[in-house]
This record gives sequence, C-alpha cells and structure tokens, in this order.
Amino acid sequence: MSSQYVQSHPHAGPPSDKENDTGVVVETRAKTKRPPLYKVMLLNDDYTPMEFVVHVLERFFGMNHAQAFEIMLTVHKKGLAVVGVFTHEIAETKVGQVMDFARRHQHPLQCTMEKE
Ligand code: TYC
Repeated sequence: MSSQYVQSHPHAGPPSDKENDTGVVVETRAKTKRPPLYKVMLLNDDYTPMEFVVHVLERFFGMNHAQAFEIMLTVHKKGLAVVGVFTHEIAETKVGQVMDFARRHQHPLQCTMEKE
C-alpha cells in the first residue's frame, strides 16, 4: 500500500480536523443555544388597588410610571397582560417576588408564568 490511511480510514485519506478516529466528521462549531423563555403575566381582580399594581410593575419589572400605568390599565380592562419574558429561573423569581409582596400587603393580586 502506498498510503498509511487506506486501511485505517473509511475514505482512505488523511484525517481532517473535523474527523475523529472512527473517520466520522464531527461538528466542532460552538452552538449557542437559546434557553426556553417564559411569559410572566399579571391577572386582574376586583380588589387590588390600581396604585399597588403600578408600584409592582415599577418595582419588579423596571417600568417607568407611564409604562406601568398603561400595563396596569390593560390588565384591568382585558383581564391579564404579559409584563415580561424571561428564562425559567428569572421568571420564577419574579412570580415569587410579586406573589410574596401582594400577600404581605394582603392583596389578592395573582402573577403567573407560562412557556412562550
Ligand atoms: N381591577 C383592579 C381595580 O379596579 C385593578 C387591578 C389592575 C387589579 C390590575 C389587578 O393585575 C391587576 N382596583
């Protein structure tokens, strides 16, 4: 045999950079996978004061007063609204913070998350 690769490699050539020792081409490009995202939603109720909801949106979702008031009104009129989209861990933290804050102030405000 003229080449040392004839018997050791399926295609009888020198191993390329993307080949492992079975002769299989392996993808080496780093894959940056996006994590699954979750919508965090606020639900309407008849008792939580509007100002409290506005405060929640400013405090936990970084909205300015005008944005917060607008989203609060959307929840009030439509029944619910998405207030942010986050990774699972951050969404869980936001829901926990809002539910805890509402409970401590004895308001029935509900905050939930759902896979996008
Ligand atoms: N519906 C409430 C009221 O009239 C206001 C409200 C808005 C409550 C948004 C909850 O997520 C909510 N006081």
